[in-house]
Amino acid sequence: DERERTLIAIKPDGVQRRLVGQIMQRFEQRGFKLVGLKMLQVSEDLLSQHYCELRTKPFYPSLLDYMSSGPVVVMVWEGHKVVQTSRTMVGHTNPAEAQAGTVRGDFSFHVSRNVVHASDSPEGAQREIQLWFQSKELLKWECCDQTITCE
Ligand code: YYY
Ligand code: MG
Repeated sequence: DERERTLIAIKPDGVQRRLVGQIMQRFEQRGFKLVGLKMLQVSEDLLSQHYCELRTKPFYPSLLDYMSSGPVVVMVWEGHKVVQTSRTMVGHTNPAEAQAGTVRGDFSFHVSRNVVHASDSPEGAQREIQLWFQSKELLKWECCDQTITCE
């Protein structure tokens, strides 16, 4: 399905370290289509919904503190198998185990500061996109090279 979408967020450490351009470039150059983009200071309410599956984990309180410590850049990317491909591009949750060439493997070394979020399944992506974006914030547009890169 060429319309598959995923949610990618550059976490506060990524924004503070001026990695926004480099991270976005990787998704652009891979050929995915950007359909939503914004910068925001995330509310506790949104974060608790976003990370609801992790609420019993010992690291949950510090995860929420970190995620609300500064602005986040959140994006929706679209394309064939974009969820799975993005997870590969982002790398292992723990940067110590992330391969070089992945975002986490190139820009981080500790699990508590791993620079970026990527949805982990198409269902999770749908849920997260609805949580972070209003439908009018997601743009329908034709990429001029679409027939060359994916059909
Ligand atoms: O999807 P992903 O971000 O790769 O990992 P999750 O298991 O969903 O955990 C979300 C988030 O929680 C992770 O990116 C960093 C943080 N975290 C942590 O601080 N310490 C851990 N032991 C595991 C996860
Ligand atoms: Mg996750």
